[in-house]
Amino acid sequence: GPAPEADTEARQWLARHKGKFGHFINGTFVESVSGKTFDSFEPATGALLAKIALGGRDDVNAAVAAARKAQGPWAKLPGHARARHLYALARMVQRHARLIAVVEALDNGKPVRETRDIDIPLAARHFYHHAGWAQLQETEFADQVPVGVVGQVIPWNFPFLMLAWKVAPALALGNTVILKPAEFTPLTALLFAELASAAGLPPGVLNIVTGEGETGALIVEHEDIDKIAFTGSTEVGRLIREKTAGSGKSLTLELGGKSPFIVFDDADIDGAVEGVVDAIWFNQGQVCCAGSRLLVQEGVAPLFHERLARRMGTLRVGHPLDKAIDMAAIVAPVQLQRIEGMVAKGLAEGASLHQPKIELPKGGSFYPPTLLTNVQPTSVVASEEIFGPVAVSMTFRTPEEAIQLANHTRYGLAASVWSETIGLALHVAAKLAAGVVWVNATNLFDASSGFGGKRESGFGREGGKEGGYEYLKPKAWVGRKLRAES
Ligand code: TXE
Repeated sequence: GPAPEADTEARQWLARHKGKFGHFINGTFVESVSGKTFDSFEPATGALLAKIALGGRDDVNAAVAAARKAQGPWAKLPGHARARHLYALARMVQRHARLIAVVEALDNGKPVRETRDIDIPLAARHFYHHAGWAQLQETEFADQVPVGVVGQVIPWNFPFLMLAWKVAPALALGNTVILKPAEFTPLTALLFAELASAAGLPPGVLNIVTGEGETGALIVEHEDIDKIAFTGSTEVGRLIREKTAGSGKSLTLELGGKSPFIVFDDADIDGAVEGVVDAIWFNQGQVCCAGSRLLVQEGVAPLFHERLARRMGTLRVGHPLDKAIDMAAIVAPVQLQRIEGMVAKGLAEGASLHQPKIELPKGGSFYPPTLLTNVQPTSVVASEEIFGPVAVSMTFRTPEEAIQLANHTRYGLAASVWSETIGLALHVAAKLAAGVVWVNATNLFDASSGFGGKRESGFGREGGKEGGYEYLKPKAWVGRKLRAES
């Protein structure tokens, strides 16, 4: 069962806030001007977790004003001084990793083992990495100035990690931020605000405004914001692109995907099966770059599907705080219904369903690991993002056919190729339309490697030096006898 001692610190933190949270604006927690709130639930039990301030126009205005006031002084700090702030944030994340991991698991429903071992360490790594760029700003980013005040709207699938991906590079390079976490998962952003404040981050540099889609729209449309960075659905991404067109705002979008996972006859089959576990059942499949489209070469398909089905039967679905489980809850009932609807559509389209006979916990939003075979490449389940623990599988004969099928999508976020013939794997990898291609691997991330998509998966990169450029603008200094002040 769930580890009770891990629970305590998180419950105490919630109790300290009396289960009610305001926005974090100009260094303090404040209620909404309207007094309105919304509820955040625990996906694993359906229980109310906290009441959260619902941000309206006045709250967004206050946050933007605070960010604008703080931006000049923050940008004037030498890079090494900003780096010290980022290092302090990174250490704060590490020191409170356990608390953050448990709050995240409660709020999102994901296994605490994953938040503890993956999300939180990677988040800390992003702060360390971008601290390094701040340190080198004057030499590495000469003739570049900060974009200014940045609005960041993030999703619920990796709430803390997405915060780190967005906040770390923005602050490192002299911008100030208004961040809106997703309505399903606002808690770790508020916890981070508290930790950042304790770490001495100046007021106004980071502001958190909580709310739903309308709050996000207020940020997107605010006149005094210089850039929007968004991660979320392709539909909302498109809307944001329309809304910001002609506004002069910079924009980066990280949107959906339907990433191919290609298995050749000569692949290490057991390795590839474990790859699928990671590709589509990690985080209940709620991963933008999930390897959700299995493309399996005909010769090996029967054996591969049999081994995969057997491996599915060993996966354990349970409470997020139970460290012995592989999968936990889906973020919200509405997402669970979306997954159920998509699978029903797949079956109506003629797909075959494979689900292990396992008992799901009662009360919360749970869905078993699922495989659909006999899927047609043109069907809805083969083209649209399911964003749940559902792999769809198709077969191919030749490498050319694999490439054609893989690229037959409006998305272009990630791809994974499995073959023991490295020449073949690299030949195919080069032809795949994707922002990242993994060979005999999947879901590998690092702060030093820029992540982002092509086509309808969006544009812009997060991580690496290229991620830094997304928060800077080039500025040429041209003149006669132009000399640096001494
Ligand atoms: O996403 P939304 P939802 C996909 C996935 C999922 C589907 C729906 O397929 O099933 O999207 O999820 C804010 N202006 N992904 O509805 O609405 C919202 O409050 C400004 C893939 O939860 O895009 C939240 O903070 N902001 C994805 C954020 O946008 C708006 C991750 C994302 O929510 C807004 C999440 C508006 N008009 C979902 N409307 C990925 N690429 O990882 C909403 N928001």
